[in-house]
Formats: sequence, structure tokens, C-alpha cells
Amino acid sequence: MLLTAQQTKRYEQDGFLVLENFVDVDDCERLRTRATELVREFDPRGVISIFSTHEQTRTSDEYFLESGDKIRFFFEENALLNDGRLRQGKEQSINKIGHALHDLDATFSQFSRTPQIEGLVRELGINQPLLVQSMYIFKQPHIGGEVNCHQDATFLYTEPLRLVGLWFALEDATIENGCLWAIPGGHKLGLKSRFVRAEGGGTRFEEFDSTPWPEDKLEALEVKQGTLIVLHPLLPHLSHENRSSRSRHAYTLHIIDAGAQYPRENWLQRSPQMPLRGF
Ligand SMILES: O=C(O)CCC(=O)C(=O)O
Repeated sequence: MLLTAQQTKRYEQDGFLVLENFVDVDDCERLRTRATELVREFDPRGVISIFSTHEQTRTSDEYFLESGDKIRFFFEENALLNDGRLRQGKEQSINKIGHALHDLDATFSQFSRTPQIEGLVRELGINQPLLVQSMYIFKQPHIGGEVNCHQDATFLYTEPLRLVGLWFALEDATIENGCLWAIPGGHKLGLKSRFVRAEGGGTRFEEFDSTPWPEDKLEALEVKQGTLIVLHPLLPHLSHENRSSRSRHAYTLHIIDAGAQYPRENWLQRSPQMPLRGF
């Protein structure tokens, strides 16, 4: 058993779990180095043209909607100037890489598929695990954007709900550089919305409950490099902007259960040629 009875109880009570030193510092650094290489190999011109054409909404929607089985690069909101040029180098402009790093890149696959991670998700009740989504989040110095308060099940819904979110700190995360914040026990408030593919193309939110989050109850989760934060699919969490001079790299992995139904209207879909895989 990886989790103590007390930790399992904490997860049920709070909706999250902070596991210090879950990953070796060397493994965190290996992932950081690989992400740097991917960015170096990435030619931003193609993506800039997508985000600066007249048909911006449609083409950027497609770039995003097709990323479920690809490695794609997304810019920080303020990275582009009006004339379509980058305000600063691509290395300082990328918000995140997603969403199939864990299947398409050997270093990310190795990091994501360890007996320790598999054991953990099984202990959390995921009996037939499938790795559905991965993201490398840069939270760049000075321009790192905020992530609004949300539940992961809004974006990765299954019926019944069988999802676990894993957030790995690849650098120390503090209030200054935009650490995660969560509402302890907030996973008991129910699912507020779903983010789905719209019938005519693009995406939309389907809202079930419009009451605002009790954001006064948010707790900062300041953690050291190598810490894993386990997130319940209904836990409300967010991160603020990074205005500091230090980056806050993190890697997230989401795992569903093959025994649950993954709806066709979920935004993230795979082509039949690339089915989801387990460990
Ligand atoms: O890393 C962050 O800033 C937020 C990530 C997050 O909330 C998520 O992946 O669901």
C-alpha cells in the first residue's frame, strides 16, 4: 500500500492529497530538459499563423480540439503582438504543451508510467486505468497566466465519474510564482459545469449550477520540487498569475477508468488510430 489509512481519509475529506518527495529531483530535471528540447525543436511560425488569421476563432479551435492525440504548443495570452509577432522569445512565451505527451514522447511516457503511479491510482479506485491527458505547464516568469477556479471533471467527464488528476511540481511552487490553490472539501459541492464540443463546431460550457465558488475558503498549496498533488475530479482549484521572476513548471496527468463511459461530446477526443492506453 502506498497510502496510509489516514491519507485515504484525508483525500476523501479534503478532495486532495499532498505527497512530498513522490518523484526524484533527477526525474523532475529530466522532464524539464526534455520540455526545453521540445520547445527548441518547435517552429512557432505555423502556430502564430493559426492564431493570427482572419478566421482566428475557427482555426485556433481546431488546433486545440485536435490536440487530444498530439503534442501541441499553446502560447500565453499576452505572448503575441498585434502584428502577429512574438513579444519575446518562444522559450518565454509558451503557456503549456498538451495533450498526449505521455503517449508520444518516450521521456514523458517513462515518467508517467511507473509502478508507483499505477499503484497509487489503483488505490484511489481506478481499476482499469487509462492515461487520457498530459500537460506540461510553464507558468512563465512575469507573464504566466492565471487558471480560473475549476473542477477537472468539467473538462474530462466520465459516467460514472472515475477520474484522478495528478499534478507534479517540477520546481518549487510558492504563492509568489503561482502555486495551486484549492477549496478543502469543495469536491462535495457537486459538478458545476461541463465543457463540451458544440454541435455546430467549437466548444461550449453546459452549466448546472451558477453559484460562485466560496473562494474565501481557498488554501494555498505551496510545495517543493518532486511533490505530487492528487486532485479529486470535483475539487475546485485554481492558480494565480505569475508576476515573479521565477518560473513554476508543473506536469499534470489525468487518468480515467476503462470501466466508465467516456462521452463523445467531451472536448478531448482521440482518433481511432490512437486509442487510450494504460500503464
Ligand atoms: O498548474 C496550474 O497552474 C493549474 C493546472 C490545473 O488546474 C489543471 O491542470 O487542472
